[in-house]
Amino acid sequence: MSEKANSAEQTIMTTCSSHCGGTCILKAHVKDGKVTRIETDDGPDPQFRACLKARAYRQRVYAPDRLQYPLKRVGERGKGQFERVSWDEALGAVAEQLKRVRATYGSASVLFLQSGGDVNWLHSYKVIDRLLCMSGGCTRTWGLVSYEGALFSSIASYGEAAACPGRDDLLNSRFILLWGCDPSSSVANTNHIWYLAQAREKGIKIVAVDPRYHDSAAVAAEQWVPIRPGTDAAVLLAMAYVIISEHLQDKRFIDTYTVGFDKYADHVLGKDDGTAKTPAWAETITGIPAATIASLAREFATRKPAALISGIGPGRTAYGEQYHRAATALAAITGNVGVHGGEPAARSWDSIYNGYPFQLGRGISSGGNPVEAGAPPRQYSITGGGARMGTSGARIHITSAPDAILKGKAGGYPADIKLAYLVNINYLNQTANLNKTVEAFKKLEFVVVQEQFMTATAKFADIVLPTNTFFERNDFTAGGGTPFYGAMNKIVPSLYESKSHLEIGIALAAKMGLKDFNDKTEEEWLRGIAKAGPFKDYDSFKKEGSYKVPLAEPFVTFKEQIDDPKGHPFPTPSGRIELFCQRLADMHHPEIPPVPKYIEAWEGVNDPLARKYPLQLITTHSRMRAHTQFHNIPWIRELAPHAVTINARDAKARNIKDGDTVRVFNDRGQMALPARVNERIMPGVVEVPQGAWYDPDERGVDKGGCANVLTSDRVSPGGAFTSNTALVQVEKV
Ligand SMILES: Nc1nc2c(c(=O)[nH]1)N[C@H]1C(S)=C(S)[C@@H](COP(=O)(O)OP(=O)(O)OC[C@H]3O[C@@H](n4cnc5c(=O)[nH]c(N)nc54)[C@H](O)[C@@H]3O)O[C@H]1N2
Ligand SMILES: Nc1nc2c(c(=O)[nH]1)N[C@H]1C(S)=C(S)[C@@H](COP(=O)(O)OP(=O)(O)OC[C@H]3O[C@@H](n4cnc5c(=O)[nH]c(N)nc54)[C@H](O)[C@@H]3O)O[C@H]1N2
Ligand SMILES: [Mo]
Repeated sequence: MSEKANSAEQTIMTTCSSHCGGTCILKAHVKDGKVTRIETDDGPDPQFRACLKARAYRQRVYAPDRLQYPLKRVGERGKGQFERVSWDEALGAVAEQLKRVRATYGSASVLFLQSGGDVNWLHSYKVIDRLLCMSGGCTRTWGLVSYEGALFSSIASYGEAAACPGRDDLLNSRFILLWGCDPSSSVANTNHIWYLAQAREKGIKIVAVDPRYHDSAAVAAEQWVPIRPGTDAAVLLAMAYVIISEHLQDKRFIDTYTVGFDKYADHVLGKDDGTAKTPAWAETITGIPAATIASLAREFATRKPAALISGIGPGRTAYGEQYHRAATALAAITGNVGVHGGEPAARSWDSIYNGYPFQLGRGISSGGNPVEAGAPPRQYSITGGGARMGTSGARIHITSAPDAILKGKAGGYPADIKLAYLVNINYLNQTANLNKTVEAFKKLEFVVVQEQFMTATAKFADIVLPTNTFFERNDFTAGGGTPFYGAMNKIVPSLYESKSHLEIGIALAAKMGLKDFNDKTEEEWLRGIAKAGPFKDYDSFKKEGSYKVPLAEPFVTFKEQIDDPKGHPFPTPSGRIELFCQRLADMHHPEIPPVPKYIEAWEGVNDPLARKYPLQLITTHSRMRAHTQFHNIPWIRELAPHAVTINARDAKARNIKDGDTVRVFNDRGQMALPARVNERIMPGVVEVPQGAWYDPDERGVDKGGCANVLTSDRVSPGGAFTSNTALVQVEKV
């Protein structure tokens, strides 16, 4: 490059694919090979405008604490003492340990832990998944921490895991229930909050049902209905009680598209168990006045079409599956599935492209895991369209991995784990019952972590492999509240000695002598993935950086099934929406009932433990972070301190004032952090947003405020992660 060209500022388009799932358009200004400024979409509506995190991405790329070189542990595991080594030495050690552990204990003793990192196609965990599968196999996990309860329920009800409609369709609703969902903070679908704000302007009534009066409610809702965490199924059943007893259900819809209404109604009316699920019954459980429940039910059933947006936060509770099943049943009996302005109420998050008729190339695949080959299916598993996590009995639930490491086969787990390979995951920080995870990781013989930063998890590694950021590689992403494809263009060369996930996979495969691991360049992979995409051609897509799919009308999930039930049955065994699910009945598990039921959670208000720990903890997703990512970015940290939110009444009883440092604790752990005292959370509930970085002092008090020092690793029967089910106490320090 000439000197002149060198100093000229260039702009390069890319798409943020951060782990919020947002996918927003970025315009990076580059000068002398460095990012100088980041702007966002200023094109036609719908704009995919970036949030504070993506706009601060420059500070993430150039963060002083970015990992620069491969590292090898020198001190005790977990103490965070490392020395710089070459890539050759680091990969040599990984190859050697994989070989040794497999030869000594078998391939099942290799545990692979992965998560999102970025929501993209190529530079993901799949590279190492393939490598481990091709070189003998590994033990993988099941259980999506995000929404396993919703997956389970959606497959039972609809036979399909992905059921989220386009968010522009909310403008066709007449009534919107924003249930445990705060898209102004937890993004998932860009523009979700924008469409809600427009709906409000249009006069569509929006009601938020949530323990918190969150920002989305403040912006868009007419009414806030506070609810005790973990009790949602009760109020949804009570709404069904009002609807059925007042004959407000959609009989034609029920007769044409559903099975099992009678058994469901028998439970709702109490004919099967002697307890009518009346609003008065639900009031004592949920804390919502019976009259409010009754009027919500009437409005929902009569102001059609109505959208019940079922957030996945209430599903991350004990028996979260029942909440999701109860929500889908309510949508179905009111005829709000598969119609404009309705909502299947299966879950608030999945990317619309899942339901879109473009079959994109899948990118790198494992080719099959020898450790899972021939293993019987997992007990209580249910399969169906788009279910992404395997149902092999050789897998371990993601929350149970520490217990499995500690107890092994003797404890009933499928393997004795000796080595863990972690990619795109901050497992220690992000999985329940952190202190137990710490004990488990100390027991492992070898730990490999691919990371950008020295996270709580990386501190427990024997070898750390530095990965680059999406500003330093090319990729492909999709998502949004309306269909959208994003080209992720490389903005700057890889910093320091960091490598992309594909480069690491290729180098490690060579070290291990693995043939046929990969035969494509980054560009060949991406062209293959994008081939079936709707854009004119790959090169112009790359140049423009994104493609917003033009829509004749908003995308409605299950429209085909409703418009043409004979030609397009639901992909369930009955071909209909299953209010009563025979597959669940066949499991013969009292806590996996065939019709949705309210099952009282452990660590709820009636648990004897509540005498010692009287407050229910919820651990939300913060707009300041994508999980743990961006917590170390100064521009973002300046905005507001990480804090525990507590109701003014609970604070007063404890002599706590806004800003005071408090201790939040239970038998699993403790943290010290500032209190935020207000009326925006209901009494009896406290909120610690998840994702803050674990930082224990010498007494084990977490000064970082990582929610998972308090959460429980008990898994819900259908697999739901239970991070919103935990009792705690709060006291002034
Ligand atoms: N900015 C940002 N956005 C994100 C993420 C992020 O880390 N940061 N993470 C992304 C990911 S991976 C996911 S899975 C999604 C998560 O998305 P969500 O699960 O929707 O997000 P949460 O904030 O955990 O929970 C949503 C709401 O549920 C409420 N809630 C909690 N427990 C209950 C309950 O028992 N009943 C009821 N009715 N409400 C309850 C909370 O108060 C909160 O307002 O967000 C995605 N988007
Ligand atoms: N208490 C509680 N715990 C929760 C939740 C909750 O609601 N409450 N939510 C759960 C949910 S829904 C989820 S999805 C999980 C998320 O849990 P994680 O996926 O573990 O959280 P992240 O912070 O996204 O961690 C990804 C890590 O990958 C690293 N990384 C390595 N390579 C790359 C790369 O190439 N790109 C990027 N971007 N990162 C890379 C990042 O630096 C980061 O440390 O947390 C779960 N934990
Ligand atoms: Mo998630």
